[in-house]
Amino acid sequence: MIGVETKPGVIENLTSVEEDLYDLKNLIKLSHIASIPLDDLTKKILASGTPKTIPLDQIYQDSRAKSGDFQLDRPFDPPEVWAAGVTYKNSELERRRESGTPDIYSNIYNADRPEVFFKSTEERCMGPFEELGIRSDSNWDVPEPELAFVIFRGEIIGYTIGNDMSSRSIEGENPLYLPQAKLYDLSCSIGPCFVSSQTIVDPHNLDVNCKVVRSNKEVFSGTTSTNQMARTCEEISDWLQRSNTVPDFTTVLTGTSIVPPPDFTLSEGDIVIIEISSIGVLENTIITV
Ligand code: DO4
Ligand code: MG
Repeated sequence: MIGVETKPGVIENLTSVEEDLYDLKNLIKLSHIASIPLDDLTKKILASGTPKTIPLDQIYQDSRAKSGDFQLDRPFDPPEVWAAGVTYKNSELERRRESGTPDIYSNIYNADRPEVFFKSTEERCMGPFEELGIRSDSNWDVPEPELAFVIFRGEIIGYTIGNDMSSRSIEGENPLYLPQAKLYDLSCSIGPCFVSSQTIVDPHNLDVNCKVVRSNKEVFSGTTSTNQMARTCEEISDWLQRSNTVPDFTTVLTGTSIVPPPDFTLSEGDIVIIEISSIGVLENTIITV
């Protein structure tokens, strides 16, 4: 189903009004073909019937318990996930600290061309309440809570939440190991909510919070704002798509500023909860892969 939050905490089931609209990709394509902005189309469809409503809390509770009629999922299957790195001062500073070649991080932070790397395939990218992995050959692992944007026909059509899971020990050993630090089984998650760029006009002023819960105790928490990002989403999207055509629904993580202290590493069973204002909450449990 496609759930639409029309009032805070209330989800209206769009699929209960228009059953042909079974997923978000479908809805976005229809909005493009009909040349009607996504939010306007959604409102029009909801107004054409009497949608069933469900409290948002209920959907989160059911998804966590894996019970009930509706479970949160990825907003869509992303054909490719890319990520930008060192877009926040904090990421640059923390990576300089761990690296044997610290200058590469300052150089990239200050360069015109951003660092953009391939982060995930559809199969390795998980949804909310699914397991995320730490590598068995890594001994320092962190979540990276990141604002993510979604590309359709070359343009940014909206935003979601991403977790750029990272092995700091592997990346720190040698920057050429970055693909192994970043891309492995269960190394990424996105979702659960998608918010159109019609609703989020300015993605550069959103609060980002992350906490890690271990045995019911909070063992790490951090907070930032996307107003600390040194680059814009448009700029990252432009660089990514130079001489590189990306498929519709390619999702791009925009970098982290929340970096746990060097003595913190994720463990099996940890729960990572990422919240971005105006978007939602992404929760995953950690396992070793
Ligand atoms: O350069 C390494 C990756 C950086 C990154 O993922 C980030 O800053 O979020
Ligand atoms: Mg990152």
